[in-house]
Amino acid sequence: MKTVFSPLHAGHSGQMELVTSAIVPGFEKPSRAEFIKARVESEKLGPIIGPAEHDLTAAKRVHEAHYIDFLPTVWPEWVAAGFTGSAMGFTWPTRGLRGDVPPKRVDALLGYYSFDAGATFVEGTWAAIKSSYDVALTAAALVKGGERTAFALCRPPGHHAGAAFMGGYCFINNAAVVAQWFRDQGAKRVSILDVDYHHGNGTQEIFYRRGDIQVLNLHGDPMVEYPFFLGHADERGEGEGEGFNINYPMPFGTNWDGWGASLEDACARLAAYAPDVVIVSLGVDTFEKDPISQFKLKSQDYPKIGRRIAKLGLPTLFVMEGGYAVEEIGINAVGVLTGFEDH
Ligand code: SP5
Ligand code: ZN
Repeated sequence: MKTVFSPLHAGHSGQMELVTSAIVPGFEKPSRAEFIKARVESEKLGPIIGPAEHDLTAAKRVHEAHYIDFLPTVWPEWVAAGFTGSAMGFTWPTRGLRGDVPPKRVDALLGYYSFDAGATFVEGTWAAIKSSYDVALTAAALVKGGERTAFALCRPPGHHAGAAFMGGYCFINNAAVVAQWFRDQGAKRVSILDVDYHHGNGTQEIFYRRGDIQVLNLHGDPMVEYPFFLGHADERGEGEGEGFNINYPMPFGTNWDGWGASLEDACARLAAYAPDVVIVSLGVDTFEKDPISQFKLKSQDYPKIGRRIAKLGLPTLFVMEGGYAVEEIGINAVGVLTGFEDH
């Protein structure tokens, strides 16, 4: 399969993040994408191509336009205000505050458009976000053009980004963008299978009232795991979306036995939905050695994921999300892809 990759991701670097009581070097760092790319090469997965440039129309089909238009302004406004360090918010409009009146300062707007301090900007961040979006759309076009599968080696990731907010290292929801893009290109139904360790709260929010895009999510139980405020089993969609959002929250310590059983159930529901195309939000932070996660998948489990997805027999686009054990991230992510191709 072809991999789409852009070196512009590397400008999004040097992030710090707030974790419990400390500001620490960000887990979502450039070496992640470089290790994956190196493994694509060493495993001879297939050609690596650059993305085509896209305008922001497809982003604005799933995100609010004012949110997308805000993103490229952050770094210039941050510098113009005389701020240093990475740009991040520090005040968030929770229950009881006005979430409908955007303030006029960039540091306040960063909070207005976020749910945590996990999506921060440096000088190269917008170019990286845009390149990740271009990567996803370019890979989607390969599948639309008749290829069985493609790999969008996106960085930064996307699944925590909602219609008008960022967070969890995510800015533009690449998987949501391409799902809508496939619909706009004539697909009748699209399934998003999110196997990242964390619940894809942004993807769920964007499609929650939609019956034309099925969202299946396997993740750490939000009662005890980030993002905490979405991802419970009783969230099943609303209105026309009723029954088309399916969550599989799982306890700390879940290994292949439990995780694979959830995948099996998700694949059965996906097959019953009979989509025209499958988008996999591919996080490998389910790995036993992941520094921020609590599942126990082993490297040998990742090809099994790919093989099970391949068995669906549907056009499949893989979109890279999380995974922070950088030494093994390439082995695990590309393991899914070679497992898919083995089938
Ligand atoms: C795309 C993606 O995987 N985003 C994940 C964002 C997670 N942010 C919260 C991380 C909290 C880590 N807490 C555990 C620290 C252990 N040293
Ligand atoms: Zn994750």
